[in-house]
Amino acid sequence: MKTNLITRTATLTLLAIGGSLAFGFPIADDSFENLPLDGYANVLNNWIQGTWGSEYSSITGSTSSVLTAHGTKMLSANAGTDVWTQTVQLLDVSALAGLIDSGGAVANFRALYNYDATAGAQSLAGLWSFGQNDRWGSHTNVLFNTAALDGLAGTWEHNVVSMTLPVGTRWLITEVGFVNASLNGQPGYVDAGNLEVVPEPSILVATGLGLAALLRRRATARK
Ligand SMILES: [Ca+2]
Ligand SMILES: [Ca+2]
Repeated sequence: MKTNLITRTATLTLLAIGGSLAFGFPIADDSFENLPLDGYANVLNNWIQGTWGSEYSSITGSTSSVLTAHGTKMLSANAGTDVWTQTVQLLDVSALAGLIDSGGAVANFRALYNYDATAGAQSLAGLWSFGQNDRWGSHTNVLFNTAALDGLAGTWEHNVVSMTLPVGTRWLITEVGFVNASLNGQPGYVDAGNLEVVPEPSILVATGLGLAALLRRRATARK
């Protein structure tokens, strides 16, 4: 009985810690409602915050078949002539330096994707990390995840990319897009992006085990 109570207390404490350390860090405009769209190269080369940098895309309202997932606007990504159609946002994450420099911070970036045609279009979610003085062309890490879409206009589908952030990370670029060839000339849609920076699960587990041991010691001492 006592063990169950200890375990339960430790679990609740762990959940509380997980909640307080879950640095939700929504991107400045996660839903394409407010920020302007500028050129991809301009945003990256001039390191501009507060603006979407886009190659072949526009911001649109609901279409006759695809309704926005969140708010009244979404990204409509058109197929370009190269490999990807990419839209990026630059984010200053220096406020999370303490967590990041502990070596146990994970960034999770996710967005919703849709495509109103045949199944098989490939969505893209990307994350780039940079140190304080790094700029475009000198990233410290980059990861992409692609996911095949169902071709049904009525369903929005997740794509998520997760990265353990290198110590010293101060900037992140989040990226959404599609594989151009997979769009067959039709637009792909993106909405409701979200970035969070959280402690690595293994660190939370270790913290929880430590708490459980501490509570057990206290319970034993009280006997
Ligand atoms: Ca929206
Ligand atoms: Ca769909």
